[in-house]
Amino acid sequence: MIIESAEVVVTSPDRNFVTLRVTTDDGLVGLGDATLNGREQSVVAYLAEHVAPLLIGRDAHRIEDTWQFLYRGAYWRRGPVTMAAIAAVDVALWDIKAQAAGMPLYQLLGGASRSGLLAYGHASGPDLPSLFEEIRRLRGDGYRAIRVQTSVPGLDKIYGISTGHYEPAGRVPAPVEEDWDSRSYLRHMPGVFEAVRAEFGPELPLLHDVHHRLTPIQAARLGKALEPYDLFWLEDCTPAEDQEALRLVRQHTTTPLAIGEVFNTVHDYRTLIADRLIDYVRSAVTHTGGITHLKRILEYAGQYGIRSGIHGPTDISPVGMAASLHLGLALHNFGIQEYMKHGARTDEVFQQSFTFVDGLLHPGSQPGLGVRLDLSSAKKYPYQTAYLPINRLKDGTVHDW
Ligand code: KDG
Ligand code: MG
Repeated sequence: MIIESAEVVVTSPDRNFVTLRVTTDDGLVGLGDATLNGREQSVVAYLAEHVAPLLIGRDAHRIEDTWQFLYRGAYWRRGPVTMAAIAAVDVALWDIKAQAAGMPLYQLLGGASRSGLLAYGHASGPDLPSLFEEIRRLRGDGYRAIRVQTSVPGLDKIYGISTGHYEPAGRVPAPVEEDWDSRSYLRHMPGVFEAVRAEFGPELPLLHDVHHRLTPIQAARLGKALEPYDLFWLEDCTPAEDQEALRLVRQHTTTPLAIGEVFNTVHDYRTLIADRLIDYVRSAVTHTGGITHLKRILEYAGQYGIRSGIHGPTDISPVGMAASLHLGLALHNFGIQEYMKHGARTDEVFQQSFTFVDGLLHPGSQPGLGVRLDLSSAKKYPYQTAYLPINRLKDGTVHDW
C-alpha cells in the first residue's frame, strides 16, 4: 500500500484548522490534524515543503518506521511545529491502516477498555449567577464533569471567560491583551469553588485551569486552599517548561495536578512522571507526535499511577479529537477527555462519527478514524489570520499565558 499523495488542507470554518490528507495507491484516504493554534501556517510550510514530498512512494503500513524517519531523520528534533507535523502523518497512517483492516482504529490499539469516555466541558462566567447558569446548561447537555473559570474582581479581561462558545484565538491581526494579577486571583478563587460546591454538591467532578500563571509557592497555596472543594484536577498551575516547580507544589498540597498541553515529547514529562509530580497527562495527540508517541507517554505514565487527560479544546480539529477518542478508549489508564463542541460550519467540513451520549464520548464503529473531510466545504472557508491573546500584569509586564 503505497502513498501516492499527501496534501495539506487549510480551512477556517469556525476557526483555522490544518489537515494532512494522505492518499494511497489503492484509494484509501487518511486524515491527520496538524493545527497549532495561532501559528498554523508554520506547520503548513513544514508539512508542505519538507514532509509531504518525502511521503510519496513510502509504504503506508510502516507507521513506526515513518515516525522514526521523520523524528530522527530531521536531525532537528522535538518542538511544537515538528511534532504537530509528525502527528498529522502518524494519525493519517493509523487511519489508513485501520480502514485497510476494516476496523475502527481503537481495535488496532488493543480494543476497547471501557464502554465510553468520561468528558469534561467548560463553564465560565463573569460572576457566580452566570457561572452557575453555564454549569446547569452543561449538565443539561449531559456533561458529568465541569471545568470552572470565572472573572477576578479588578481585572477586565482574563483567560477562559466567555458565555456560550469558548474560543481563545481571535480572528485579529495582532494578539489581544488581557490583564492579570495573581494576588487578586488567589484571594478570589477559593470562594468561587466554595460557592460552586454549595450549589452543586460534593459529587460533581470540578476542574480548574490556571494557565501557567503562578509561581510555585503561589500554586502551592492555591492547591492547599482548594483542598476542601475536592478538585478533580488543578491544571497548568505553573509555567510548564519548569518541571521542578511542581515538586514544590506537590510538597504542599494533595490537590491532583495536571499539565502538558504545551508539551510535545516524553522528555517534557520525564521528571514529572518518574518522580510522581503529576496525576494527569494533558498532551494532545495533535501536538505530541500523534498516536504512536502519545501512547508511549501514557503507557509509561500508567506505570506510575498517572492517567490521561487528553487536551481537547476547539483548536483540536474533529480529526484530532477522533484520534484522542480511539486512543482513550483503548488505554488502560484513561482518566478524562476534554470535550468542547465545534461549531456547525466545522461539523459541515469534518463529517464525524463519534458520539456524546449521557456525558460519555465514543469514537464510533466506522473503519479508521471515522472522520471524512468534505473538500468542497473546506474550500468555502479560507485561512484567516488569528492569534491567541497575550497577558500583561497591571504595570504592563508581559506575563505567562
Ligand atoms: O491553543 C490554546 C488553547 O487550546 C488553550 O488555551 C486551551 O488551556 C486550554 C485548555 O485547557 O483547553
Ligand atoms: Mg489548559
